[in-house]
Amino acid sequence: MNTSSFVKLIEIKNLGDARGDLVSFESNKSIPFQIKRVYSLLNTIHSRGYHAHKELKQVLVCLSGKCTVILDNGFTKESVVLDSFNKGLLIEAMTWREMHEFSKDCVLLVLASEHYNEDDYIRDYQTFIKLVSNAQNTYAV
Ligand code: T46
Repeated sequence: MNTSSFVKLIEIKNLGDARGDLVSFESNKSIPFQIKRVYSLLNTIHSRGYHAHKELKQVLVCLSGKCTVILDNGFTKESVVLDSFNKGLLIEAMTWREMHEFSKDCVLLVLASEHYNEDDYIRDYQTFIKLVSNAQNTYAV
């Protein structure tokens, strides 16, 4: 049985002191790509996501509260609870994501490697599975 996880968590250093916490996000340093877009999900009352991206990479950081992210690489699904401002979840391209169970105070910060582009979204799960399987067959020796 393959027990290795494909979930990539990034530890974001807390630069805080007696005055309070401080976290910093820097392109190609704490964040492993050039950040081109930053957005935030807040006051969320329904599950979101249900798509994958062809090229986009993102890091999700829960600045306050918590939520659960389900990641699916087409073969394995994993669940990650984001509940800390110093834990970043790196989501690579071609990963189906769903976000659930947002606490009322959840502030989810998202750092993205590309500008918004609807053409990069795969919003149909069967299409996602087909693309992942085709890629697997292409690279199989
Ligand atoms: C993702 C998860 C974590 C824009 O116009 N610009 C933007 O930068 C974003 C993120 C969205 N939008 C528009 C597109 C839709 O008409 O806002 C609307 C809601 O977006 P969506 O339904 O894709 O939201 P989520 O929460 O399902 O997904 C978002 C991101 O879109 C996605 O890339 O990975 O958060």
